[in-house]
Amino acid sequence: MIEKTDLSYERTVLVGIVTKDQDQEKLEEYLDELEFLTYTAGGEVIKTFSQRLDRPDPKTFIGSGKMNDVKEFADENDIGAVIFDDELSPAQQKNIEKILKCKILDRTGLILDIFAQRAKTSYARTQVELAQYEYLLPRLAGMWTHLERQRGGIGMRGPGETEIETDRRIVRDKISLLKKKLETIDRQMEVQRGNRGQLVRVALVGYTNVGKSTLMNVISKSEVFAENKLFATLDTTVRKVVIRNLPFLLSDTVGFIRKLPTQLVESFKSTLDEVREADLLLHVVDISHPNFEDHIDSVNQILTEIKTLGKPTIMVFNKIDAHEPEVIEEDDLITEKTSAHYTLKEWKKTWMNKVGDNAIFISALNKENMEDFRKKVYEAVRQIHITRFPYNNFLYPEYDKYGEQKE
Ligand SMILES: Nc1nc2c(ncn2[C@@H]2O[C@H](COP(=O)(O)OP(=O)(O)OP(=O)(O)O)[C@@H](O)[C@H]2O)c(=O)[nH]1
Ligand SMILES: [Mg+2]
Repeated sequence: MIEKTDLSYERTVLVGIVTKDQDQEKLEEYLDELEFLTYTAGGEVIKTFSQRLDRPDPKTFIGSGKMNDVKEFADENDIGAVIFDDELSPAQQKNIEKILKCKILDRTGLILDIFAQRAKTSYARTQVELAQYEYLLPRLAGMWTHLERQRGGIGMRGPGETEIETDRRIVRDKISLLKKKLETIDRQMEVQRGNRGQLVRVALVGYTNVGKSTLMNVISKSEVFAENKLFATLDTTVRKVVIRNLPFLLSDTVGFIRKLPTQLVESFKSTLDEVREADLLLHVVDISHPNFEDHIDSVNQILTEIKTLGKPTIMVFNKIDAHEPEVIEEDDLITEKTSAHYTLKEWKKTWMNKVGDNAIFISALNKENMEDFRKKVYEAVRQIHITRFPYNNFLYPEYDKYGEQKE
């Protein structure tokens, strides 16, 4: 099922709405992120459309006037795909496709497409494939009625319906097959995790593109793929790391994003088990991103979904080198100071102060403040270690600078 749809240079248009719960500013943030997602998938955003609505139109998501504008623009500008920021119902997707006559994607569809492009191992591919089929299932009916129209005239309950049923059955069979396959792999992974012994387990978690893999590479000297696109990492890497005399396991896994499709959360169960079973979480945050507070909320929300909130956690504020607060000129008496103007020092006095000892500010890229980071992780891991193994004897001996074993 996985298709590496090559959206290379595909010209796209983005559509979003302003509602009671989502003001213009929020929408712009969301559309910026959607543009980054589109770019990651291989598309180029030519224009974005937005509309103020009390609630989305149940049939076509946006109003008919706005839809005409989109259509006109798409026709005149050789647009290959129109991408909506919110999840479209199968019916909406079908209706819009009929009007615009080009590829229609929603945020979920786009994220699934990126995951499909990026899944490398057979395990990741199976997980993504399952999510894709689950996304497809309710949308099948729409696809067939769509074809029905093209064929012209055949009644809605005619042979088309049987074909939908056959198709649904094929997809359902495929889904249960994939689920079985994943169960087998899950069991193998569980055994593997069990074999790792009693070492304390630490997991890097965080929004996508915050620098988890970069940090993993710095502290474990491994070579995990990192790049400035979303979802560079889909598989989990586990490395044994030793800080001073203390060995522990560190895992790097898939990044989160707001509105992460539920199908993906479910099918990535085993990947996320690594997080669920960890003793300590390192929640990495890109402090140079204007919406990093929202990112923290989204991550916490997903952690709640996978029943992992409340674990011992260190907040790792990364990319301090790139943090550039907006500046208010001295003679500017109008601009109000907002969090966008906070310096790092000011940020530390906000809610971050409450996180207190459990926060650390670093640059993984420039290896800034890594000593403090190591120290903090060491202390947290040691704490867990001591509680768990009061009579422990598998700490590595500590050596002093002369190579003598310390007492
Ligand atoms: N300026 C700056 N950039 C960084 C820092 N750490 C990582 N980056 C960059 O941020 C981008 C994303 O880094 P990754 O390590 O791939 O991020 P990730 O969290 O693993 O991302 P996903 O696997 O996609 O979820 C890369 O271009 C890194 O070079 C940092 O401390 N400062
Ligand atoms: Mg990564």
